[in-house]
Parts: sequence; structure tokens; C-alpha cells
Amino acid sequence: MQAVRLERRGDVAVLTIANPPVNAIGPGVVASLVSAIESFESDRSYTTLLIHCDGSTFVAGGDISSFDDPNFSAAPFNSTLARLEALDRPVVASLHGSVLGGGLELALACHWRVALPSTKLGMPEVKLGLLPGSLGTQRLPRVAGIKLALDMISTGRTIGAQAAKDAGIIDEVRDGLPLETGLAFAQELISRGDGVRRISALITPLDGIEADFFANAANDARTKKSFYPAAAAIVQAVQASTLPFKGGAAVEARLFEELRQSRESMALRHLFFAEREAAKVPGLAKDVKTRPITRIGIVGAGTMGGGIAMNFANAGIHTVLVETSQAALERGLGLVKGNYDASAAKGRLTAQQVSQRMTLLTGSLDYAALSDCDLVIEAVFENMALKKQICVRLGQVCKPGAIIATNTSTLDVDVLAQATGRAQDVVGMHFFSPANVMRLLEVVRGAQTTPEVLATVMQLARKIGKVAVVSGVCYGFIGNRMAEVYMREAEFLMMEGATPPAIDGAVEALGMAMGPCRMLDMAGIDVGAKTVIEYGLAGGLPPDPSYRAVVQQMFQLGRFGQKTGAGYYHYDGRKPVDDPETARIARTLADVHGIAQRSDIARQEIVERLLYPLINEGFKILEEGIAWRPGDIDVVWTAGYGFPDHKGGPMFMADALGLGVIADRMAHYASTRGNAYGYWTLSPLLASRARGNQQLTDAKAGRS
Ligand code: T1G
Repeated sequence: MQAVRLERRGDVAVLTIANPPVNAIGPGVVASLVSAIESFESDRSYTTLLIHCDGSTFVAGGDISSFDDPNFSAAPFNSTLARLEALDRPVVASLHGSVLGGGLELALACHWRVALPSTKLGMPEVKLGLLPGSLGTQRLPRVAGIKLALDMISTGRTIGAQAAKDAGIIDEVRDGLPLETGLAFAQELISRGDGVRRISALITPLDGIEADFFANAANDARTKKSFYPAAAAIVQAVQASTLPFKGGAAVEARLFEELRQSRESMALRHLFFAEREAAKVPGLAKDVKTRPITRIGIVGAGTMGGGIAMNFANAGIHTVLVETSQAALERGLGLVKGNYDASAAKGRLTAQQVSQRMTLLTGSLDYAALSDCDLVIEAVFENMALKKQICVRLGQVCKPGAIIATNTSTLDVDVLAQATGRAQDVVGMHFFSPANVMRLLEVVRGAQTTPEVLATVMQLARKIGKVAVVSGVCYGFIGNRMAEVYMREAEFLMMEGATPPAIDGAVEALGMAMGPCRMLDMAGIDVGAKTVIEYGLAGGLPPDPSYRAVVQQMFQLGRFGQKTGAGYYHYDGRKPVDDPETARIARTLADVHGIAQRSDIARQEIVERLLYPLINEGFKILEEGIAWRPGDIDVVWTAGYGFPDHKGGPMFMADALGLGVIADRMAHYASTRGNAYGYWTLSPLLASRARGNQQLTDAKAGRS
């Protein structure tokens, strides 16, 4: 099918873009646009040019995958837009779906714009570490004003059709189909004798723009978004819209090209596609039948169970929570209601929405309430004996064909699947706390999980707005398995004399949302300690008596973190304060285990010892086929653990650092710290890529 076609409808030339799935504009589409425009130019029998798109949306942007091409240039598209705007007969854009980035820039190069009521418009390039590179930073301020333009471009947020009309970005909002709406509007223009209107000929209005507006905006960008070069560049480009058009265009072009080649943008573009790739299950036919999920059961109405239930209520799915006592049930539902009320208080939900969602949530003390559920998730305490017992009951109670899921964060899903007696219907659904907030969902495929069950859960994950990543069965799946070695080194560093602020500060300076100590203090030292103890009981721990000694000692002392006011830190409310008691505990443990203390542990050593074993574990996870793609691991860490997205995730960052560097430093620590327990043993995959001076993403690593 042609990406661009030109057809006659009376004296209107209809230019249709048809480049599924989102009508993205790549070099090929630009070339076709040029020839369509040339045909219109040369045929004087046309009075008007109407541009619209086939499919579910108008142009949703430039083709993001084309930005990695070293020879990419925005110039051809930009000169095509200039040519469009310069036409001497009216050009109308008929908009629907998501008019984003280059799509909105295309619309703004037209003389008139009409949109369906459901249309969303925006310039989300900042989410890719870019800025609008096709004159969006120059045209949008001229029609919408500097403040709205800067807000939209800096945040990447979309606005609705009516808001866009009110802001002067579009001319009309009309119901109907894009083509018919566009044709009707074009006819109105013709009958009114309305001609061309060129935004580039306008002057950006400065009324209401304070003298220090841009200086303040630039300062904000530099201070609050220091990891994201696009933030400050956007302010510069929008400010350049106060120059004559050509001058501003040159500023935008320079800044766009700098950002396109920045590591941060490459990282964010990598994650854009990685998140979408993660949703694809290799070998799963596109048309695999999924099971309808209209009623869900959750066993356990604790913090996790309640948070998980909120995801389904938010998506309009009836959910029943089962607990062992009325008090526990009421506490759980009360927690959920409290969360919703907090959102309502912030204006994020109306009172009516809160009550609608609460009516979707019911409670019961009887497992029989689960018998008509299409999916039942156990979300009880992380204890294998308890979970097995529950899985046995679910295997008896759930209707045939119901999917049984476990929310375990580390335990063996295959063992739990066997306990149900219907392992083919069992899958892991590992939500991250707070489950109603964190985007990540690890979907753990058991040895017998059927493709249909996997596809159903992946589809449900998308419906509830989760970023789902499929993991194989191993201790901790993808995220927690890598977090385990990360926490191991954090504790060894603590026993050697590094304080929690020094440890956390080292990785927070790279952009981690919070370091390992603050993270575990928030999640609960007790939770962390119990998984280590549980893992030990399962024979999984290295025979190293000092292994995770700190978290176990903290647990013994009742220092559970934020929830008890003290953990690795002391808490003044929610504020973490360095606690000398932690240093004393660590020092005592160091003496017990014969670990030498040092006062001069460099920040770089902390970074390397926290991140390189984590990356090495990621390589092992790929080798074992636990994760299918490096990008899956990056999505887990950026969506679930606060890993900086401008670094692209640990595996993308490993390529940026250089696998040889990582291999050398792992060898350094193996020799200086000893490697009796294999903590510094390189994964063969990492070793071979490093030896070959290759990158991980040179070829899709993973299943042998
Ligand atoms: N380029 C290339 N592929 C894209 C794409 C894009 N802009 N947008 C989506 N896709 C692919 C996506 O990878 C997936 O592929 C399929 O389309 C469906 O996407 C010049 C420089 C439009 C709201 O940032 O926000 O314009 O996995 O699963 O949930 O100044 O896609 O099926 O093979 O997300 O219905 C600016 C990004 C680009 C918009 C639809 N535009 N896209 O959501 O589908 S930069 C954006 C989205 C730019 C200019 C600058 C969403 C969507 P596959 P999907 P969806």
C-alpha cells in the first residue's frame, strides 16, 4: 500500500498518509509527501489541499527508529513543511487520534486545522530526550503563546481537541470521520473565500511574558532536570521563537541535532522500543486465543493485595478480596479507600469515581467466593509453606480454565504451580510495591504455563497500564535476583566502613531514584531479611557467614526501616538521617567476620561494586534464558527499581561504559577482595563480548 496518495474529490486534492501502525513519518514517507505536493502544485484545477491519515491516528510523530541512523537529517521533512506552508492555495489538516510530535508539526505547517473531539495533541519529544525538530518550537509559540507552548514541549503532555481550539492551535472541533470532516471544513473555507494563513509569518506574542521568564525557566531546567539536556535546550529553542523565523529555526535545528546524538536521548529511545518489545512473547502467535477476564479474586488484603486490587478496580474489573478475618478484610478495604480518598483530595479522582471503584471491590472470608473468578492472585506473606497451602486450595476451588497467579517476589513458581494440581494454568504476577503505583509487572512463566495463559496475562497487564516483562523461574526472577547482588555489596561496603548516605549518594548521583539503603528501608528491612532467610533455608545462599549479615542483624534488632523509625537510617518522620547506631552495628559485624574497616572508600568503588555485579547478574539472566532480551532487563530496572531512564537501564549503560571496562574491574575486585564465593566471577557471555570488544546489543543475547 502506498504510504502517501493523492486523490481528487471535486476541486479538493485529498492527500492521505497511510503508514501503519501510527503513520510515523520516516524518510520514505517524506519523499512520497514531496511528490504528492508537487502533483498538487502543478495541477491548478485544485483549489484546496486536504491532508488526513488512514488508520487509528493522524501522524503520531517522526519515525523514532530513523533517529539512530548516522545520516539522519530533519532537513528534508522541514523543507517539505516549508513548501507546504508556502503553497498559494489553502492547505487543511483533518486530525484524529494522537497528533504528536512531527504530526502536530505537520498540522501547524498547514493553513487550517480541524479535529475530531477525541483527538489528543502534543509534542512528547522531551520523553525521548529530544525537542521538536520540525519547527514545533517555532510555530507552537506563535499560535499558542510562549507559556502554553513551553509547558507542552517541556512536559510532553497532550491536550484535548477543545483545549487546542481554545488555545488557537486548531480552528474547529467537528464530530464525524476524518476525511468527511476535513472535506466539509474545506468546502466551508472555499465558500467563505478563506485563503492561506502562514504561522511562520506571525510574531510570537510576548504579552504577559515577564522579563526574567526565560532566565527562570532555564534555571529551573538546569536545576530540576540536570540529567536531561533536553530540558534546558527546549527553553532555549522556545525563546528563539521570539527571533525572526529563520533565525529561530536555525537554533532549533542545532539543538535538535545535539540532542539526537546525546547518550541520554539514545537511552530514552532505547527504552521506548524496549518497553514495547518486552510485551512480545517470542514464538507466541499474534492470534493466540486469550481467556476473558471479567472477575478477579485476590487472596490476601494486605498492602500488596489491596494495591493489586486497585489496578483492577481502576480498569473497571470486578474484584473480590479474600481474607482470614473480618478485621483483616476491613483493614485492607479501608487501606484501599484511603488511597482513593487521597487521590480525590489531590483532584486526581472525583468522589463518584472513588465510589464506582469501591463498588467493584468486594470482600469475603470464604474461598467459595473465588469459584467464579477468571483469575485468582495469591498475595499473601512471602512464605513458601503458606503459599503452597493456599495454592492447593485454589487448585480445588477455582473453576476449570481459571488462571491462578502468585505474587511471590522470589519463590519458585513451579513448586507453587505443582501445588495447585493444574500447573498449566499457573503464572507468576510479581507486582512492585506500591502495587497501584509502580508500572512494572514481572510475569513469571512456569515450566508448564501455557502460551494462552501467558498471552492472557500480558494482555491484562496492558489493560491495567502495567509495563509487563516476562521472566523465567529463578530466585528473584529478573529484578530481585539482580537486586540481591546489589544489596550484598551494599552491606559489605557498610561493614567495611561506608555509611548509608555515602552508599546511596554514590548511585543517586548517577540518577538512581534512591540508593539501596533507602530502598530497603522503604520496602522493609524485615521483608528483605525474611527473603534472605527463606533463600538460606532453600539452600540458595553462598556458604559465606558474612553474607547479608547487616540486614539480618537489623531484623533481629527490630530495625525494620521507615516502618519502625529506624533501619539503615534513623527516620525523622519520613526523612532519612544518618544513624551512628548503624555504623556501630556494621563495625561490630565487621569484627565478628574479620572484615577490615577502611575510612577512604571512594565513590567510584561504591558505584562499581554496586553496579557491575548487578550488570554481570543481568548477563547470567540472559544466558540462562530467564530474560529474553537485554531491553527486558532495562525495562525491569527503569520501571521497577528507579534506575535512571536517561542511562537506558543497566544493560544499555553497560554498553555505554564498555564491557571491557566492566570485565577489568570485576577482575580487579576478584583479586583484591578474593573470590571464594564467586561474587566476582564473570558471566561467560559478558566475558566473551568483552574479549571480542563487542557490545551486548550487537546481537540479541539470550536463549542459546
Ligand atoms: N516511531 C516509530 N514507531 C512508533 C512510533 C514512532 N513515533 N510510535 C509508535 N510506534 C510503534 C511502536 O513501536 C509499536 O510498534 C506500534 O507503533 C504501536 O505503538 C520530528 C523528532 C502513538 C500514543 O513520541 O506515544 O516526532 O511494537 O504500542 O499504545 O519533531 O505509540 O507494534 O512493532 O505505543 O496505541 C514523537 C510515540 C516522535 C509518539 C500509540 N512522537 N508513540 O500508542 O501503540 S519524535 C512520539 C506513542 C518526533 C519530530 C520529533 C504511542 C501512541 P510495534 P504503541 P499505542
